[in-house]
Amino acid sequence: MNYKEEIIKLKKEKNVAILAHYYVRDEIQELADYVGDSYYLSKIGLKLDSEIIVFCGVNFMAECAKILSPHKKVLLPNTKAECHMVKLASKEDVLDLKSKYPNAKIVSYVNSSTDIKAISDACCTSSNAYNVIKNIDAQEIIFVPDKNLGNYIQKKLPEKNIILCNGFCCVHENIDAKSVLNYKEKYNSKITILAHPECNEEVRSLSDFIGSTGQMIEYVGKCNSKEFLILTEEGIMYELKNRYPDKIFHSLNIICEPMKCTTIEDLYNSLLYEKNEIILEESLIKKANNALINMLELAS
Ligand code: CIZ
Ligand code: SF4
Repeated sequence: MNYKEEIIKLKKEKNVAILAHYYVRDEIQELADYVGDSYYLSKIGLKLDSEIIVFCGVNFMAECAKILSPHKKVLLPNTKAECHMVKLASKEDVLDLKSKYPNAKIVSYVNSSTDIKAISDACCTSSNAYNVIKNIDAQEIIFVPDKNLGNYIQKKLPEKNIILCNGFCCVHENIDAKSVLNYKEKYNSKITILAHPECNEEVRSLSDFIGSTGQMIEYVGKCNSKEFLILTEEGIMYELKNRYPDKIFHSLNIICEPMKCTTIEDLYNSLLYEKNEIILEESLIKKANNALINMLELAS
């Protein structure tokens, strides 16, 4: 079967929008109606007329789309697409911290469960974490779950007291500083290094620019350098190479398995059978929606 042709046909027949994150397989990014980072995708989801959203990314992203558009049918083509970081923090951990720091506001990275979002004052993504934490009306902030993103923002906002959790992204945390140093030496600083804020502090300190996937793509367009080392998931290369064919991109072959598990066959089945719908409790949606709407307000 030619899945590509069948998917294009089904898209025309049904009122569906396919959203994809920059980390998913190239052939899925090619077929998607919208590709972006989690901030962009959460904003786009709100504007769509389509009754069905097929979310090619990981679980928390599809849940965000459902929370922001509860009346729509949101489908996750492969239920194994579960972000590792989400599992590293529980609602109980956060409530525990809240009892120790009762005056602190809770800001949760979108890479968290809906349960955590429902008890948060605001959510954030890696592209708006700085603005959300800067603008939120509190000096003390419990930031959950990513210790690396939290630590990165703490350095940029010393006037805030950010209480960190122990979560991390195993894909970015394990990027080896030695490999980055080897590149720096080999290219004698003629290479521009871009890192995701989920990277550990040592790797971040070796980088020329730190930002979300969307911010990295934008930065390359403004930067005079010709050659880059990209320290995030390999899927971003598809957009970078398409958008900037004259630039040279190096990578360390960093793969996020949950992002890669969605295949073109899964996407086809999802469009055809409309299965794997995201179902969340209404009361939970309402509370988590508050935190996501606060993110959109505080981010600007
Ligand atoms: O899951 C991630 O690592 C995300 C959401 C990255 C990004 O910057 O879009
Ligand atoms: Fe989760 Fe890390 Fe994969 Fe992003 S790259 S989806 S944070 S495991």
